[in-house]
Amino acid sequence: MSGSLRVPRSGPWSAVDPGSRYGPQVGLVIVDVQNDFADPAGSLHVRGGSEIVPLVNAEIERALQAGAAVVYTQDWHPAHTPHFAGDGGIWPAHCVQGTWGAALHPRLSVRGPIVRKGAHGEDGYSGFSMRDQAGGHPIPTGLDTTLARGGATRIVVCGLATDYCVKATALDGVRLGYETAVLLDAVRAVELRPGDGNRALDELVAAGVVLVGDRTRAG
Ligand code: VGL
Ligand code: ZN
Repeated sequence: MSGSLRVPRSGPWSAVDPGSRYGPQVGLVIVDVQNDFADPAGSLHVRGGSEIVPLVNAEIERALQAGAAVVYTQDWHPAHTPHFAGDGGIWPAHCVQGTWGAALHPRLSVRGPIVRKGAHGEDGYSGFSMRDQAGGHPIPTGLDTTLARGGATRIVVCGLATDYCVKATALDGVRLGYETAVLLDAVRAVELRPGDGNRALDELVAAGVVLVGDRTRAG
């Protein structure tokens, strides 16, 4: 028998080239660009967090022009959750539902659906899934169905923070079968421990994520 058994694909993805990065098969995922992370007055400020906003907005424009879907995630915690230090977790209270800190950054251009995570006290970092409070079972957030419904087979991830929600979202993207790229100019790390950002980038490369751009400020 001649010919390939492979289902025809649209050819290799050159995510590195901004001119060919987006198309109808691509979803741009903007992770947690919220005041508590991006604003210096936020309770879990990520250094350089607000610097990424103009770059993210430019990507959103580029994505929409090329027919790609744009989806936002939002950390959306109740006042008490095992995610917070006061309730057994490791983080100061942040992104509490309905507060200023949980709001998306005021200069972020919001042009697509928002997927919230942690709303019922679930723990975890991925935009795709949360861990329930009891057994640690993964619960899907709706991001996968939102992207798949739009026809995305590839995702471009940016936002906050490199070493937590960006990393977990990109790794889940690979696990779910998306070709996945991360935009290094448009991510920043929390760095609870120095070096966490760079280690996160190494994990992403090992998992097959395409890193686009310069690592210096991303990690
Ligand atoms: C995040 C820590 C706690 C993030 C969320 O968006 O990266 N980090 N909750
Ligand atoms: Zn959180």
